[in-house]
Amino acid sequence: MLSQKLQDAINEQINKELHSEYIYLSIAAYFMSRDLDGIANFFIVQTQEEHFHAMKLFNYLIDRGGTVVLKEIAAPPTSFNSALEAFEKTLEHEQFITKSINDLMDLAIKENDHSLVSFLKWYVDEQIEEEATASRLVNRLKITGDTGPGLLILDSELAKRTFTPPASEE
Ligand code: OFO
Repeated sequence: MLSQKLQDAINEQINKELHSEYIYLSIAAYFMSRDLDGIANFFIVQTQEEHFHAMKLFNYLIDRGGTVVLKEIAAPPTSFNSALEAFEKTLEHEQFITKSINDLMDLAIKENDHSLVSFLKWYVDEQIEEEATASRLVNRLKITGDTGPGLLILDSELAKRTFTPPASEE
């Protein structure tokens, strides 16, 4: 049985993943308003990933006999000055989530919960990809600028992104 402390921390992480979904939906709206539908698609797919991250924790908590307690989701930022700023915010947010996952892992280790430690390894690995993708796109945006043709090339590239849940989770 999960300790109450761990249940609270998992519920907190579910909230953070749902907040991530909300942030990326807001960023998708920003790119849609600029008719950059390919970049918007990248963020819509990201919202699906974040929902998946939240539900994976949600299902784990239920499977361990815990109680899911959904909390209020904070409002996301709604205005962005440039494509670069939107991607910089994405990177910053992913760094925050990495820290949060690491804190949760520290707590699981401290509480000697081997099952949770094993379960959280997936998130630790996932965060490497989350940060690497955001960081690569920040660097690309620094090259393309906010209005150049490079932005349209990036838009076409990101239009191809699709959401594929990991095979074992489908
Ligand atoms: Fe759930 O990884 Fe992004 O936030």
